[in-house]
Parts: sequence; C-alpha cells; structure tokens
Amino acid sequence: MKDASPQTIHLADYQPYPFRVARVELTFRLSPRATRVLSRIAFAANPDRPGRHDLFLHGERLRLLSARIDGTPVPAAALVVTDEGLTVAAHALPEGPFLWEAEVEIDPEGNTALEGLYMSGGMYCTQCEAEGFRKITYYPDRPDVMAPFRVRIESDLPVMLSNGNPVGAGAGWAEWDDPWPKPAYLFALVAGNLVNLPDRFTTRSGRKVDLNIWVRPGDLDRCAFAMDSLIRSMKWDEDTYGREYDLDVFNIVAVDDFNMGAMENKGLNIFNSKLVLASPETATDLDFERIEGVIAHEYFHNWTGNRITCRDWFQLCLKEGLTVFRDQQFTSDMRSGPVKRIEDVLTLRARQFREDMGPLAHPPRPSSFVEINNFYTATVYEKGAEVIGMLKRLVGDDGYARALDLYFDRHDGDAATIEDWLKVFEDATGRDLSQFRRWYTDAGTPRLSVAEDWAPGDQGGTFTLTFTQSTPPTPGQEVKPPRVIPIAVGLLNPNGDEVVPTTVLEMTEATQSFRFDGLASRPVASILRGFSAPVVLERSVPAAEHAFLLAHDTDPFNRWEAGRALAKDTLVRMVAEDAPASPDYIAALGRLLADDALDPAFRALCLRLPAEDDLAQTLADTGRTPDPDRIHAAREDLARAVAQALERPLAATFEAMADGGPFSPDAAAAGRRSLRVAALALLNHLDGGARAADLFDGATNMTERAAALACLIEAGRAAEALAAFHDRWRNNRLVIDKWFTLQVVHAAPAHAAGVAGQLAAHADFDWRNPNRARALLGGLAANHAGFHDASGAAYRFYADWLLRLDPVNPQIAARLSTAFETWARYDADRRALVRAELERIRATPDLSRDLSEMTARILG
Ligand code: 0A1
Ligand code: ZN
Repeated sequence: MKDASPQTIHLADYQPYPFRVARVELTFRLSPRATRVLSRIAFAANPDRPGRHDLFLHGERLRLLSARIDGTPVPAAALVVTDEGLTVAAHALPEGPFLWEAEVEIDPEGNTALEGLYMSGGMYCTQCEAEGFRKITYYPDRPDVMAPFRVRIESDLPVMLSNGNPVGAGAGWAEWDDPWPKPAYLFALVAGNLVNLPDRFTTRSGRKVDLNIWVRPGDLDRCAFAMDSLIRSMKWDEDTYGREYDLDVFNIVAVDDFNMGAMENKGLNIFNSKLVLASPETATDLDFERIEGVIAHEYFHNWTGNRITCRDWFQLCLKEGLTVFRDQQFTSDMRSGPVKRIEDVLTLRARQFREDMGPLAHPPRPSSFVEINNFYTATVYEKGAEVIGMLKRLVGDDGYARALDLYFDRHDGDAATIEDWLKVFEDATGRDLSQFRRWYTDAGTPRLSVAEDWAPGDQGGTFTLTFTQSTPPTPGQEVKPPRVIPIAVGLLNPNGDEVVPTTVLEMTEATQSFRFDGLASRPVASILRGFSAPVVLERSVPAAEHAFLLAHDTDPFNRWEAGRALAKDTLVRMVAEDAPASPDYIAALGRLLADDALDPAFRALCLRLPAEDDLAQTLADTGRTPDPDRIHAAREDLARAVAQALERPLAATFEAMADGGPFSPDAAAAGRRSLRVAALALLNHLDGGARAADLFDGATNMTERAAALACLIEAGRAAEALAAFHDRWRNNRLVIDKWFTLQVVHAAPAHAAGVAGQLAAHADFDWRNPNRARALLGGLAANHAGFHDASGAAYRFYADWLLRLDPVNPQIAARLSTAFETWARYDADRRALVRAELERIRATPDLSRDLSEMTARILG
C-alpha cells in the first residue's frame, strides 16, 4: 500500500493490547475476485491494560460490509475506518466481554503482493507473516494477541485446508479447528485442485499423526524426499529436544508463487514449491539439502515460534535465530558436522557480514523499523543462530539442555522476549548474561586481533595470546562496548601433534591475555576453532603457518580456514600487486586433493575459490578500493593456474568421483558429486568445455547437468546445450528458473547486463513470479563483475526492474534492492552511477514503504 508518511515503530513504545481474544470463528466464501470473510471474535478486557479503551482492529484493502457488536450494528458515529484499520470508540463498547462480528470482501486474484489471501496457479493460499492477516479481515494483527481459531471454508474446490484438525466436511464446505491459541500471523488457508502424498507418524507418546504433502497433480512424483525429511525432523525433535507434535494432522502445501522460502503456519505449513519438489533429474544436491533443512526448520517452529511465539516483531530473532540454530544442528546430525559448519560460515560471511559492514547493519534485535518485512534478514536469522551457538559454547551442552527445558516449561503458550530467553539461561545455569545481551542489541561484526608471545623457561615455556576486540560504528550506534567472545583455541606442537586440545577462552575485556604454561616448545595456535564466534579474526601469520595448519589442524573448520586464508592471500596479492599465483598454495591444495582419507565434500569446499564479492570486501576492509574487473581476472587466473598445476590429479578425481550406481541424495553421494563438479570447473579452464560437453550429454542428475551447463556457458559454447535444456524442461518452472540464473551468473562480465536484457524479453520471463524474478535479477547481482560493470548498464537495468516490481510486489523489490548495499566500497565513478540509480528510485512517486525504507537506508 502507498503510504505518504511511513512511521517508524519503536521497541520502547510497546504496550500490551487492551483486549484479549477468547475465540475466533471465520467463514470464507471463496471467489477469485470477491471472497467474503465473516468473522466472529470474542473480546474481553485485558487486565494488563486497565482502563477503558477504544477498540482498534488492523485492516487493509478490505471492503467492510457489516460490523456488529453483540448482534447490534456498530453506529456510524462510533466507527472510524482508515487505510490501516478501524476504531470503535470506547463509549460504544459494552463493559464486559463482547462479540465482534464483521463481514468483509477481498480480492484474492488482484493480490499480486502475495500477502494475505491470494491465488497461485488457480489455487487459493495465504501468507500472513508478518502483517498479512489484516488483508483478510479486521483483527488485532499483532503476535501477542493469541486465540484458538475455528474456520469454515465454502467453495466447490476439492481440497480445502486450514490450521489444526479437520472437524467436518461436506459438499462445498470444510471445517477446521485449531485448539492451540495462536497469533494471526500463523493463520493459513489453502483451497484448490490438489493431490497429496500421505504418510503417518506415531509420536513417542503414541499420538498418530496423518502427514500430507499437497501439490498440483503433475508434481506428485517429486514429494518423497520432502516427506522423508519431515519424518526425520519429527523424530529428531523428539530425540534431541524432547519436543512432540501436538495435532492429529500435519499438512504441507507447495505453491509456485511465494515471496519467501516457506511458512510455519500451525499444522499447515506453506512452502515455495522449490523447497518441496525434487527428483534426481530436476533438483541439485544443494536443492535436496535445502529442502531437508527448510522442512525441518518449519517443523521445528511448531515449538520455537508457535507454542512459544514473539511478543512483538522486534523479538523476531527469538524464534528465527533459535529455529535456524536447531535446523543447523539437524543437518549436521543428518550429514557431516564439519561440512555443514563450513557451509554455514560461508553463508554467514557472504550475507550477514556483508550486511553488518554496510548501511543496512542492524542488531539481531532491532529497536526500530519502518517496514517489518525488511527485517527478515541474515542478521536476524543467521547471526541470531550464531548468538545461540555462542551461548551454548559458554554454558556447555548440559547448561544448554537445562535452559531449553526451562524455556519450554516456563514459556509454553507465551509471546516471549529476548529478555525472557536470556533469563532462562541465567536461571538454569547461574550465569550473569548482562554483557552477553549486547550480542542482541548491538550491530556490527567485532574485529578480533591477536598478538602472540613465547617465553621459554626451565619448567617449560609460556605461550601468551593477547586479544584485542573492537567493533566499527554502525548506523545509529557509534560506540560499541566490548562483548563476551568465546574463543576456541587449540595448540599444536611443531611436529603437528596437538598439545592443548580445544579450550574455550572467555574474552570480556577490550584487551585480554590468556596464558598456557609448561609447554615443551613454541606451539602453533589454532584460533577460533569451529568459528566459535561471529567475528573477523585479524591475524597476519606467515603463509607457512597456514600451510602447516592446513596439513595438521585437528579442527576441520580451521583446517579449511587455513586453506582459505592462503587462497585469499594469493588472490589479494594478485589483484593488488600483480603477483603470480602462489605455488605454495597450489601445492598445498594438491596434497589435500590427493588425500583420499578426507571427506570428498570437505575437499570440494577446499577447491572452491573465494567469491569475488568476498575479495571485494576484504580489499575494502584493508583500505583498498576493489576493482571488480581485476578481481574477476585474478580469480580466473588463479583457477587456470591451479588447473594447470594439478591437471592430472583433478582429471583423476573427476573420473574417480563418477557415480556408478543408482542415485542417492545422501551426504556421501552428494559429496562425491560436489568434488567431481569442483574438479570439472577448474579443468574447464584447460579443456575449453570438452569434459563439460560430454557430461552435459551423459548426466543422469541435475547436479552434474547444471554444473556442466555452467562450464559450457563460461567456455562460450553453450548455445546448443541451452536450447536443448530449455526444450527438455520447458514445462518445469523450477528447472527453467535455473536456466535463467545460470545464463546471467556465468555470463562474461561485459555481457551480463545484455544477457539479462535478452532474457527479460523471453516469453518465459514471468516476472510477477518471485522465483522467476529472483532467478534473473538475483543472478545478475551474483555476477559480481557483471553487476559492477563500469558502464553502469547493469545498475540501470536492475533499478528499472526494481521500479517495475515495486507496485506489484513491494516485498520482492525491497529484498532485491540489497544488491546495492555495498556501493560505498567502490570507486567514485561507480559510486556516482549507483547513487544516481538510488536517487532515481527514491524520487519515484508512490514508492512502497518497503522500497522507500530500503533506498533511504542504503543511501544513508
Ligand atoms: N517465518 C518464515 C519465513 C517467512 C517470513 C516472512 C514471510 O513473509 C513476509 C514469509 C515467510 C520462516 O522463517 O521460515
Ligand atoms: Zn523461520
């Protein structure tokens, strides 16, 4: 909705809602352009807000047909209706409990923003988080107002679903009852011509739960992996957290038009179809892993989010950080712990560090916002999870388990806060967490530097590590007091044996020293093992020490990190000093590649060169202006140098990792494929796409076929393959999304905007579909040198599309605008080009609240 003067909402202004809702009954008469919604809401005074109050109900884009209180129409003089809701004057309200009844009309087909009730491929579906319910009916649409819901759906569609348990159905109607009080953001309704994959789960106390995955008729053969993931998630949450499911049915629905990944509505999760549908031919291993993780994430929300929800949207990381942490633990248990940790840190650095170091930096628990949809960020999700990981490290596994038991006991049924969360840790463990709380309230990524001192002695030597922390200012937060930082450290002696196993040092001061006595010789320190805190470790050690750790560290994360440091060192020197690729780095990589004792997935991660955006950030951090073209060239040069030096072992690996047997999506098989395609990507620099062409023709799974196609695009010989790929998959939207993305991501930088322009004119570019818009625009933003091409063509193209998307789907436009968040890193010419585009966006009349907040913050 257009909003002339968007208001800033402040955490400090929180007040409880003046009324409680005892019960909600809704009837939906579905019709694409004119759905009728009848509501009956039982209100009573809230003792936490004494006094007499007006009744305010949120409501947007609703046509109010009638409103009654206790059966009597509300007098016009007592009712004020605005674009944001309605108010009934206190004097028109009965003194005791009362029943509100209203009828409204809404237009699901005209709802292109995909918030509230909308249509996707002929089916009705809803998205109510964060504030979509107010587009369905008048209601106190805030998470601290919780109530049981009963829902009746009337339509001639064969499948009609809502939250809770089914309580009745007949010709043209179905009724659902959800006994668990919930906030409106967890409401859901789906109706359409759907088919289901059914299954059954018996909980540990013996409750039989009917499970269903609902999809469009042609998609039924691609649901099995999602169902398997759901069953494993349910079992894992019982085994690991003692959490059991609490309804008779659990439904998942896949929809093609969805703004985010998925949504945890009580008993009726709604998913972006890309996070449900998978077969070996259509989904990559990464898709399989994401499906497993997101199915788990949404399921885990049943306790961390639904049974215990958030008091207000400032507390979003209470449910999201914890649920991400839980889904990370799950994936780690299902697959490889070390590989998962490396993947998570790669994502954290690529998304959250980038956010934290730019104009959009905010704390995991922000204290103000204009549009809450703009705060579903990497900081709230991923950093929110890291903060919980640190808590667990500080209080230990037992302390964590006790605190979580207390959290579920004490707060079941509550709308809770971060303070409640920290209090259970304090009460369960006796620790004072007042300093730790800064991780929630302060933005920015701390920098941690370290000095080493070695003093030999008769009784053995003393090794001292002195750490210094500082956090650069972020918007609105100039001064950053020191935080508690758990620093996991291990010490190795020069022959590679571990002399001090992993120890967690607790840093609380700005500068602090830690001593290790009685050592026979000066050790090599392995610092921040397992990435024990989300900080930037600033440590300049000789390349030989990184090589030593790459060969000997017993901590798999730091072993990988050492290789990464070598790769970054050589790349930075190639960019900044025109240095040649480091032969030492390449030799170390060769030793790793040949080490068959190492997990193939781990070796694949080591072969993956640092991303161009990561290098740009590193250069900017060290006071240099990143040149995207030079960065791109250096990365290509390094890949070629690695391929030349390691051609034989890479070729042997490529062959050895070929899949003989039937496809399995499990971690071991996926790890082999990831190593195979990592080798292919390097060899592609030597063979001009020859191997890729063979693999493209012969591949039996999408991981290999998509990797081969990417190589062919990079080698400039993909025309035929692209046509064949499109031809084969023209009816599969998810695969065609990949076809769009691959072409822009792998386009030569100078042509990226041109390629994107041609694709935008393609008949399949259905830009109103969020996945398709993201496939093309997100792909362009991911092509670092292409997006930042000096001509400014990509900036202009991208801004044009943001402006086109904004009136149709503001949430998507606002999310995509984060491509510009790093603009201040670059040279004056590029900065001027980006600024001009952002100013052009800002000056556009009727911009959404979402996009106007984002452009204002990015411009700073
Ligand atoms: N709570 C969901 C994500 C989600 C958030 C917002 C949405 O619309 C604005 C939709 C979904 C999750 O964490 O999975
Ligand atoms: Zn979530």
